Amino acid sequence: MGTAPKKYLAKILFIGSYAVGKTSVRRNWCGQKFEESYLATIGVDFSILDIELSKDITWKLNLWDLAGQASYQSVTRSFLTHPSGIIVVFDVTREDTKKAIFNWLQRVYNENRHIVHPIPVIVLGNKTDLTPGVNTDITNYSTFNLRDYEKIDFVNLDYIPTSAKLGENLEEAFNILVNKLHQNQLDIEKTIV
Ligand SMILES: Nc1nc2c(ncn2[C@@H]2O[C@H](COP(=O)(O)OP(=O)(O)OP(=O)(O)O)[C@@H](O)[C@H]2O)c(=O)[nH]1
Ligand SMILES: [Mg+2]
Repeated sequence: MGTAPKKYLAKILFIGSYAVGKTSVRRNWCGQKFEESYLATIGVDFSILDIELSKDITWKLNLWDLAGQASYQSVTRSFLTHPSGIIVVFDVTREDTKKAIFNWLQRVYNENRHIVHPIPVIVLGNKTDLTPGVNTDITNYSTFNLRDYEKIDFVNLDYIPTSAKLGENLEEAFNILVNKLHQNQLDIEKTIV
């Protein structure tokens, strides 16, 4: 007798400063082409992705791609609750957007203080195509002090340099996200049983 098929549902939040490339990454993951022109997200954009992890395990990912512009902060606040995974994006050419990551994660934490288990967080240092010579090895954490961010209670963090323009490391980032989501789900189930 085989095991019953399992269907999981995840809410994935895309957060980070304006124009860092959140929508561009989401579009890439959904098989859409890269847009050079900047069309700011107003409030939130949605996509749904169905992933077959194995014959018996499927994940439905609801991608919540939030507006980064500060003027929408009061609107986006209500979308921050109950994330299953978080994609935080910064622009490697704009230092302020990297500094802003901490505040974004704090904002998520403020809306989810009841969370008792870690949440997969993947930080994307995007637009590596604009900094020729930068180390885009996904195992290179040197530009990023992970421990600072892990001070925020729920964070289980990875860092991946990407280029949404060239499609660099985006498939890798997606696979890491899905694997972390699933591993996290198994860990949670273990604590319930
Ligand atoms: N060179 C380069 N440009 C990029 C890259 N990713 C996104 N862009 C450009 O950066 C601009 C902003 O991209 P978006 O994906 O709309 O940024 P966003 O984070 O969704 O912005 P908000 O919705 O305002 O929060 C657009 O003009 C994109 O074409 C990248 O990897 N390299
Ligand atoms: Mg956007």
